[in-house]
Amino acid sequence: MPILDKVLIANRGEIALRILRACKEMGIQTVAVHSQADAELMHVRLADESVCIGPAPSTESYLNVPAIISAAEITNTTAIHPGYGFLAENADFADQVEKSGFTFVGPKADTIRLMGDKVSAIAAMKKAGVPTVPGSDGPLTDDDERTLEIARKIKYPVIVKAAAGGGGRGMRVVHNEAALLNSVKVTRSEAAAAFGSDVVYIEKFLQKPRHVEIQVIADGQGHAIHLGDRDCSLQRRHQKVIEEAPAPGIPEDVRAEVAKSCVDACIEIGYRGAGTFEFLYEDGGFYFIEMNTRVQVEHPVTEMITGVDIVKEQLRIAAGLPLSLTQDEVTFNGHAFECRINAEDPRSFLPSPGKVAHFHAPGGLGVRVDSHLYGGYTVPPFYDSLIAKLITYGEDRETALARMRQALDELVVDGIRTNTALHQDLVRDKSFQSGGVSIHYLESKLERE
Ligand code: MV4
Repeated sequence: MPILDKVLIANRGEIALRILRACKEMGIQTVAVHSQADAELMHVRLADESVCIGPAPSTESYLNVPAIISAAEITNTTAIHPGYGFLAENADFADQVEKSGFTFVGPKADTIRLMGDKVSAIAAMKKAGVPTVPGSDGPLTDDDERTLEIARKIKYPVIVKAAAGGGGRGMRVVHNEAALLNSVKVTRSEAAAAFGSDVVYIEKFLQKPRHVEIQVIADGQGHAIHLGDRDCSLQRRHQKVIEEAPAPGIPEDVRAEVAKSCVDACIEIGYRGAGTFEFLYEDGGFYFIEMNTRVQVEHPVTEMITGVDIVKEQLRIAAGLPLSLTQDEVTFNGHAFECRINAEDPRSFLPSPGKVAHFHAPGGLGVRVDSHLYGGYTVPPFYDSLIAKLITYGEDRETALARMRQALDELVVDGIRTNTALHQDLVRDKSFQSGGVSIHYLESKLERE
């Protein structure tokens, strides 16, 4: 008897295939739902059943809640896995799924809601003992004197952020008192227009941090563990480009202490499922900024160094089973990198959809390729441009990086433009090779060249 009878995969591309693979391994029946543009997706062929849920635009398909619930009903689905993006962090969707009698593979809707509001997320984490950024510790009021006082106390530069924002949307850096109140006003009105909430808050602006995040899993039955950290600092316009695990050069006592605080926080808030605590890391200190309540694109690097299948754990937890291992049973071995291969123009970074004439995946010891690509597949223009994740493992950072250099040289994606050449450059970049570059490194490198 499988732990869940049937899982509907409410996503597309590589993550849909990743989830399907975990289901197959666990003997769980799979339902693929796809848009009219996505009938040729790899996982649609491999799924036990498939349902077309609407036209190509994601608003009419992958974001179409009634269509997805209907597909679950007609296929007699047990659980719905949302993957990442689309509806993965939509609390109302999680509510709808559960109200319709299906299991949502993820946290409780109220937890998603708590983390979706960055002000309440920070408050909950601070209360639980997670280190946060010095800031307003709550929403700004319409008392301008008080706002000025908060910023004076934190000291400039500060950053004004929308409570409903996140992932780089709805923020504004302020360098001096003269600019503060107007920045608050502008951020407020942008937030109201973009997110339907004008709640904003202030934090000290960290000028040269790294983005380090901690992976947790919790069963909602009083058990929580961490699977260590990842460094995702190499990014352009809030799109991660290369991730690695563990984050290089962090003192072991600092690493252990912050991870422990995340586990304690999971217990305190009754967290369930896979989650990621996002931190800024600067001058030896960790500062919590946001929590993601989904499986992340970069989860494979953590799987490579721990041997834990994060998607299988998500499915076990959704079935009501306890975590399959304790913290003491989690071991950290070696190092892993992930290069995100995108269908995009190497100069303009604009999406470059089209027909893949030929696809050749690299291989060898310590090489993993998470991709839905195959020769003859047409990358549609409607969605994210991620077409493959190249993941390499090694007993140390240098070995993993050497394997990535070779893997990138072996990769062939003909017929469309990709960012492979950028990756080939980055894995030979001296600063990147040294480890520990800041969130600004890639953008300043691209400006220089
Ligand atoms: C910050 C910051 C500096 N100081 N907060 C951007 C995305 C969102 N998750 C939070 N972000 C930032 N918040 C304080 N107090 C700098 C960023 C930031 C950033 C963070 C992580 C990864 C890439 C980034 C790129 C630009 C700015």
